[in-house]
Amino acid sequence: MTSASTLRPLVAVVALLAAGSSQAAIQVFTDESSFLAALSSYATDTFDDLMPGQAYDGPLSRSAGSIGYSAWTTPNSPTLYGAGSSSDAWLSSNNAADFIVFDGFSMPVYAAGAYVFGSDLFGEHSSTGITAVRVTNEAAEQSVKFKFRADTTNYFGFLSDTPLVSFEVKTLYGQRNVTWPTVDDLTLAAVPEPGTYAMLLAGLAAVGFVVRRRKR
Ligand SMILES: [Ca+2]
Repeated sequence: MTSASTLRPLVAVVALLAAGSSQAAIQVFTDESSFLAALSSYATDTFDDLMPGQAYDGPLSRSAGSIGYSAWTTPNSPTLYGAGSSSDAWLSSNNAADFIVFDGFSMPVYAAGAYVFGSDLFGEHSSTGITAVRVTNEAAEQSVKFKFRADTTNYFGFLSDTPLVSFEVKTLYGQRNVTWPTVDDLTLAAVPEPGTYAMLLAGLAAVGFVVRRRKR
């Protein structure tokens, strides 16, 4: 009798902890303005230094503001491709079946977003096919989002409460309508947003309390 009554509250606490951890997740945005509005600071790589029609040996070392990162393709060809126009260049792959991967961030990155769409053999926009994006954070949580036309207005933004590990882009298409995955305006944010910031401050306050007690 007594052991059963002492066990119950413990089970309740475990259930609460499990519910709490499932809230730690990746928030998804599908338009650039609402994504940027959720960030306190960010930097964007426009890819406008790339030459449309030019091939680039991957991996590429690139940066968005002060955040360095790596851009590469897998699994078929390590070659990346400049797409779009000379006034607004995009990053694409050489092999239409490849993923474009952004990872190796030089500092913890909590948010990543980009325009993700399709381009044709010549690097010009192609709206055929489906674009898909997958992000993974350090808690091994993943978010996968699709858009069923590969339009240049397709935006995918992700805000995580743990640092992001990778942002991957792919297109899916039929045999007649081959579409290359294409990215523009990759935005990265290295500053945790208010929700995560509050947790950090609470942690710092706890540390401060311990330090103050030690001084007595
Ligand atoms: Ca651009």
